[in-house]
Amino acid sequence: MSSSLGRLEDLPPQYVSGLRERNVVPLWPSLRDALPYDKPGRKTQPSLWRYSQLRPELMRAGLLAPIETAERRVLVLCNPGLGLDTLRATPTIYVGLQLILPGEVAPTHRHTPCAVRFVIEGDGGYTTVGGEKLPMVKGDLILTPSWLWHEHGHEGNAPVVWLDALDLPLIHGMEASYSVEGRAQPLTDPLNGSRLRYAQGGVVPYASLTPPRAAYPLMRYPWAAVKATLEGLAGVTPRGEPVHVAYVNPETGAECLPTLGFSALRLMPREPVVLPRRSASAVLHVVEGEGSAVIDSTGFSFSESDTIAVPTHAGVRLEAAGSAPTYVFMVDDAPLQRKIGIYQILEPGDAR
Ligand code: 1HN
Repeated sequence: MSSSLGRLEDLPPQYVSGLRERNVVPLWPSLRDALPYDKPGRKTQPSLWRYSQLRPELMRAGLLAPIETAERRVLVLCNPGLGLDTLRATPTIYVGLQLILPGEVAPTHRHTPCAVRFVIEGDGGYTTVGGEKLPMVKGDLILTPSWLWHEHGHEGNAPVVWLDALDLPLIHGMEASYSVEGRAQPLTDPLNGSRLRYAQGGVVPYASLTPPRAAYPLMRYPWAAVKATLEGLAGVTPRGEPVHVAYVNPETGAECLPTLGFSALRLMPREPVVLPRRSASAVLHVVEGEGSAVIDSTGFSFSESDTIAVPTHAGVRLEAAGSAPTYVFMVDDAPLQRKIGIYQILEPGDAR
């Protein structure tokens, strides 16, 4: 086993510069950086974005940036360890806070990255995805799979805000990220049609048993249904085990998008949850309640609508404060890691 690798400074400078002139470098001085022993090198920092601090800035963006010139009015949550200009909360996950004001329309487009919306506040917002108009209610998860047309609108009378999550860093890193503009979509499905088809787990439209199956049969996962499922699961989960549900494709049981996974946790005061350390990076978003988080050795207290970045291989300890349950929504890149065969559940975290 080679433990001390040769350094760049150990080589004759003219040798190195001669190689560089031919666009070539020696591997061994940077081998350990590229492939560290035992644990990946991580620049991502455990980070918290407080909604109470960002909401006024988002409302200010509403005054500063008309929708016509912004297309999407978003403040991007950038991980300081990854640099503020690369639009990354984790190496693979983009998240931003998007504001739409009454009467506005964010125009139709489609793109190679896939996206979801997780609704934070306001009534009357909607997203139309692939010809289906989807109402946006606080806590709802709405899918925008890659290459499906989508636009947003607002028929209510107070600001509507949601969290966008995209696999943009991944697709951009592949130099495969681009979009095309479209026209206002004709509605080809009834309002909320996919939810009406898949309202009940385990019961599906009979015709869906005959191929070809729709790749994305369900576009909107209402929070009320997810919360009710968490309440039921809490009643049958042994104490000390996480009360944790996954959002899946109702036809196949697989993750609902190819690269990013979505799940929700129910936390109780005085019952800390330690999640196993995993190879996936993640973003946590507080749906209801408040509490504290320890990510590796960094501690945060969090409130409703706050958002937290979790690096790969990090220990995660979560605990609700107050007397009511706290609910946390999670985005991670586990689906992609599973597909390429690198997903690992490591030892339980040692966060305290
Ligand atoms: C996008 O298409 C939306 O459709 C929001 O609302 C944020 C960030 C980067 C690239 C595309 C949207 C986005 C985005």
